[in-house]
Amino acid sequence: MAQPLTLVIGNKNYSSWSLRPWALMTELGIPFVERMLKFDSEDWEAHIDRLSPTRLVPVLWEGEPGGGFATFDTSAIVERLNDLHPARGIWPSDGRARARARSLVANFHSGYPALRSAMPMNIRSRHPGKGQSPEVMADIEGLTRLWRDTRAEYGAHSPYLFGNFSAADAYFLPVASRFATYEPPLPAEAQDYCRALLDTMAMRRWSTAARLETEFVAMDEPYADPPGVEGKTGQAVRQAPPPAITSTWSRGA
Ligand SMILES: N[C@@H](CCC(=O)N[C@@H](CS)C(=O)NCC(=O)O)C(=O)O
Repeated sequence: MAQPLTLVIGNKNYSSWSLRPWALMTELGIPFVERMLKFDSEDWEAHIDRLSPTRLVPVLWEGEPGGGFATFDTSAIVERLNDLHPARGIWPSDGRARARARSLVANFHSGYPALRSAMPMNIRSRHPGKGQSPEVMADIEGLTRLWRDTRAEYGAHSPYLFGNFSAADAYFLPVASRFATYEPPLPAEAQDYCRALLDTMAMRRWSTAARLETEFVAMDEPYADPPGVEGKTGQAVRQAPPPAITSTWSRGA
């Protein structure tokens, strides 16, 4: 009999890796329980060794969290979910489309270092114009070209890369969120794709929760000062305005 699933995640405002499997399961209707460990918290220190073999999140537990079977690292979690729920459409059914989807995911997992480090996911904040170095813009140009070509070949007449929402789209939810936070110039078709990602039910739910979080994690905030501290912004207190629509991404992902 299938064992209940628990996904261990980090802060919803910041943890881009956590967002991906959470959104994939939520969007495709795979039941699971969420266990959040906030970064730099007592809860994290008390439980991370038991709940994560790598001291990183996300981790997928089958059965008792900390006592059942653990799959860690986002790509492995996606593959384990596909093994457990082969009929949910985690990957496209066509073989070549599936290979392309896995290529996009692997390519992102191991690439785009400038984009990932200069634009950490920060759903509740807006930093338009920040982080847009030539290296970052080259990453964005390359990634949005892949999106355009993939949608033209496999996703035509659909808002997603391969027709139905798949693991590949889940991988790019944090990217769409980063683009909403930092507002780099984007081609029109990339804007359309990001809008569709940010409008998914899963992303809306995650973002709503993220905006209620108040923890300030300095390593994910290169463009803001801790509350009450003056420095990067020149203002003692910064409270980000509510986002116009939605979005996400961070901790290097
Ligand atoms: N390659 C891993 C990366 C996981 C990762 O770096 N997670 C970050 C949060 S998004 C983390 O757990 N950081 C722990 C910490 O910063 O203390 C994956 O794909 O899941």
